[in-house]
Amino acid sequence: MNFQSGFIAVVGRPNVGKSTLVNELIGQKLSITSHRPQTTRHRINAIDTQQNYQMVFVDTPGIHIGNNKAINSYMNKAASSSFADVDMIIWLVEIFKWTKEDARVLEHVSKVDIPVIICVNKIDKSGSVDKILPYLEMLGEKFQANEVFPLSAFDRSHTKQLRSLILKYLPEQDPIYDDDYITDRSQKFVVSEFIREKLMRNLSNELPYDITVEIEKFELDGKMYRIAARIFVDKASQKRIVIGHKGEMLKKIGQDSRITIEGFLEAKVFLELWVKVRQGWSDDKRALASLGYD
Ligand SMILES: Nc1nc2c(ncn2[C@@H]2O[C@H](COP(=O)(O)OP(=O)(O)O)[C@@H](O)[C@H]2O)c(=O)[nH]1
Ligand SMILES: [Mg+2]
Repeated sequence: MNFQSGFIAVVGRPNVGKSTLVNELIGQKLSITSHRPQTTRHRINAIDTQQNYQMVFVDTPGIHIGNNKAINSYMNKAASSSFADVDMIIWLVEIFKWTKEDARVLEHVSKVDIPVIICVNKIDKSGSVDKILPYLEMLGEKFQANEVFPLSAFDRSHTKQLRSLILKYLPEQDPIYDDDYITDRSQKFVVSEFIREKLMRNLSNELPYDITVEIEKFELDGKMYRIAARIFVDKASQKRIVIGHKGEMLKKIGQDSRITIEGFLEAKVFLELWVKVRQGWSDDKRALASLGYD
């Protein structure tokens, strides 16, 4: 058998578990996850290179139906453009939960002419096994996939089986990336995303959607990284919330971020966070471009 490699787009509505699955498939935390829809805003390639294959997973923001802010149209574009130029698709749906947004994804998946594996995620939550089959049949009536695979993204034996399924369809060709690459994104990018993940996880309500992060300093000082990041919010009232009572919220976000960043960089990290108000950034195309949303 020759070497196999290719791009595998992981698509599906927000919050169905795409980033979780990608992290589990490559065996490393790269994509950010949270229980909030729209955690993932940017496309990121996560690369798993083994002796006989290289799988390049394209994690995408979920296609969602939301307001017309520039940030939303950016995310939908990033999501739908990922259907082009890939070798196959993993389409994630959730067990017993079919929504309007899944129907929107179906429209896109129906247009492509490449192998599609439907993964029915979160079966650990499903309880009654006898209802799974009717749900799979319902999916089968909507779309003829090459494979339909019920799984839990957290279950190692499931992700192992999924890898074998992918190999059935992955083209025979040379590797796309050098074997020491785990992502197409810079370390700086991944670090800024990790900080955004902690903001998403620690802050309540609608606030996280109005937040973005920019890395201002990223230096290796001996064996230690010195990193400074600025957190942009929309309003002064949001700045107060991010900082928290006596600065406790910002401290917690900084600690959580540092632990995840240290795991990723495999080094000690000194992290400084600043909060800044930049009004209307999420609806301002120029502000978006300057923050990397282009
Ligand atoms: N119970 C359960 N939860 C899951 C599973 N996969 C993902 N999740 C959770 O679903 C939420 C959304 O996951 P995420 O990967 O960010 O979804 P994405 O928006 O599709 O990328 C997170 O809270 C995950 O922990 C699963 O197999 N079982
Ligand atoms: Mg995601």
